[in-house]
Amino acid sequence: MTEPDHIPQTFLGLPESAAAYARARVVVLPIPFEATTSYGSGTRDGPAAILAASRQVETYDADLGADLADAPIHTAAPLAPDFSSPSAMTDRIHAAAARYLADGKWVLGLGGEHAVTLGLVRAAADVHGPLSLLQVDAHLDLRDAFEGTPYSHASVMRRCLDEGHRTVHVGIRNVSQEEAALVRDRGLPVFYGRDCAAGDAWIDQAVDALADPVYVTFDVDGLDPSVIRTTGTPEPGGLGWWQAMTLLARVFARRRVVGADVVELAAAGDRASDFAAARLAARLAALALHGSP
Ligand SMILES: [Mn+2]
Repeated sequence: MTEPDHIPQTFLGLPESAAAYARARVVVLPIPFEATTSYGSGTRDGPAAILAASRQVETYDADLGADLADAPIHTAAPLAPDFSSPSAMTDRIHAAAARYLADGKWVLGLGGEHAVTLGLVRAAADVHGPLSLLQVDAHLDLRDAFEGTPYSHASVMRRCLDEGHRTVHVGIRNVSQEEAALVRDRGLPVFYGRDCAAGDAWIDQAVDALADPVYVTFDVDGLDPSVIRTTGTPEPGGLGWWQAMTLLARVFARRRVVGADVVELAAAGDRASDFAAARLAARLAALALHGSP
């Protein structure tokens, strides 16, 4: 039972009646995993910060004309980290997401570091086949390995590429020479931060480059630090908030999106960053439930 004056500990503070698993169409899966972060730390606390901030988000989404007050969104218990081997956590995430997908749920993962995406993508691919991944990020994460592990946050998109998925990269503004060569050799669609700053023509081009089904992986450092600054590796010159919202609206309008994640928020007591990440997660859930107007 929820005490009358207490907001439930669910995503958006949804009442337990709304958030029951059986009726849920969306499952919010907190994954407080941090093992390979290379610069600032704190992503292990990202999911809790997003959930806490989400309880202050207005459930009515005026842009979509949708109210989430009784939305069928279940908040799963945080997935316990497994540090036993580089691939063990990926397997654990894969198994958890697979269970929800088997029950017909749409999974919204909350990281944690970007490495968590691989397990979520594998589970989605088991059900839907090869995916188009829309990556919003400052970094390509296309290194073959980083600091000795192929399961690093800096290699996650490379693993996805190697596993047969198509990738489209948006907001990119810090790449390695190895990654630049791979982009060139494979002709990967990359929309650099400086291109995104020049206007909005890139938005439809990015959606054009995606094929159904689509999975959205949103590293919050893809946004400009004026929107979200508490992230492991902040980079100047990122997407504006409304650019990101327009991108998501177009993707959901034009493509079949089968899952998403929000990763790399490093909880550091910055309310603006936490709240923006919660708004982002809420928008993804709203789009998953109601589509793009
Ligand atoms: Mn990044």
